[in-house]
Amino acid sequence: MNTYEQLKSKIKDKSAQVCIVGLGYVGLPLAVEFAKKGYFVYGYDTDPHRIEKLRTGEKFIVDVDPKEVLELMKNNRFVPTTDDTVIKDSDAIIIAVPTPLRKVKFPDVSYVVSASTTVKKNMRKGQLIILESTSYTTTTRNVTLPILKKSGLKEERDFFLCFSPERVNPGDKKFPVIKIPKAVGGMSEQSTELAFMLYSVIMEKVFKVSSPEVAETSKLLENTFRLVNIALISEFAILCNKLGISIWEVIECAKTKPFGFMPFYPGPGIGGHCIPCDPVFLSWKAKKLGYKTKMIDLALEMNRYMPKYTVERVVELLASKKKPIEKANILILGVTYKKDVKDLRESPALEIIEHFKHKAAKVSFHDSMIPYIKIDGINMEGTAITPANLKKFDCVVLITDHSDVDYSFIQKHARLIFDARNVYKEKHSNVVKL
Ligand code: SAJ
Repeated sequence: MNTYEQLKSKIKDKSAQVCIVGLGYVGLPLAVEFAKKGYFVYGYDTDPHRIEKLRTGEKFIVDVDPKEVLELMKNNRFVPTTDDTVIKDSDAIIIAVPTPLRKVKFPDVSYVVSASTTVKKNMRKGQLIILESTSYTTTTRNVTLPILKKSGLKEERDFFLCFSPERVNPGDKKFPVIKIPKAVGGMSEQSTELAFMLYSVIMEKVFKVSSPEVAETSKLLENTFRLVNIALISEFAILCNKLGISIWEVIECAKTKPFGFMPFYPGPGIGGHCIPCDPVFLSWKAKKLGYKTKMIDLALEMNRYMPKYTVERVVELLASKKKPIEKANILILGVTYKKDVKDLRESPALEIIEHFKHKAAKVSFHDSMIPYIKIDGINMEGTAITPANLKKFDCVVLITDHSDVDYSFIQKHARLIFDARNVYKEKHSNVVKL
């Protein structure tokens, strides 16, 4: 039996040992799902603290129950480790490491390079290697493959290489990872088939595509689609404000169209490590190919303008109440990048606070998920929401609409509210909306 047939049979009879490289919000749920299905799973991570947290049952990934992890470890189905030699014992290796965007707005694939190098160091004949990290098109073929080939092993004969985009939506109970269709694109039909068989054990639906590039680009399309539509509705919000009509009512009306329309909502800017970043991978790659993208760049510019626009609206609102911004006391309500998600990455709230501070306003914040934030290198403690405290603020700026806030209490005690998230559906004399 050749390596392909051997791997197929090991995946089929579950004797294949799986190794997840990178135990974050993408890798750890995969490790748990494969182990629950009866595979032996190694979880390799370079961070000993992360391994320690798994061993002591400390929760650090929103969708993973530490008790379940401990159970799998007790039954010797899952072994988290910092020892990269476990890769040698593994038949299927899934790389799920971060691909941050450098401040100079180009993709940092250093984690992919180091993970691929670690795999190369430990790999042997007969392995399926899958890259899940979101990156620019051709990363699998032009970054990971050349590194793996340095092992002296031949791709699509000695080892099989595939790309499969991660689609995890942290905290989403409606779409847990196994319910989200999985795309797989291999260097050959054989690697695609092997990845298809492996993921089909845990995923409800697996979809084959003809190459890693198609799989890589489909992920970038998904998130660019959101970036462009959020930018579009943000421009509509600015237009509606100029027209003196409610963007929120306009959207509700457009939503009555039962086909050909998908609602997006304006906000104070976009955050997270997907939407503001993934499309930049594509525009960066396009430029390398001699094409300057237009829609992506414009959408990035539009979304990047929204924090400034939000501040401008509040400055105007306070000026209309004869309160110059430099004498204003502002409360930012909700600072994470998205409702009910404890994550500050790229959060527009942080930029908005900086803008207000640079205008000499006094700024405080409240977010039950975030006890303190660092702005311009200085720690800012959160402020409690009490009637006395609320009365102190010239304006409460609602940036992130967490579900755990009593908004009617805020509306009752706050002097003025700028609602950037359409929380207040009813009209109130002290509420102005984006
Ligand atoms: N946002 C708006 N208006 C909208 C939608 C989002 O202002 O109509 C803002 C959010 O407040 C946030 C940013 O955009 O600051 C990104 O929001 P998001 O809902 O796209 O959330 P993310 O970044 O968690 O995106 C993830 C992505 N999932 C993966 O990459 C696997 C994305 O593809 C999902 O569609 C999205 O979750 C989701 O639907 O929740």
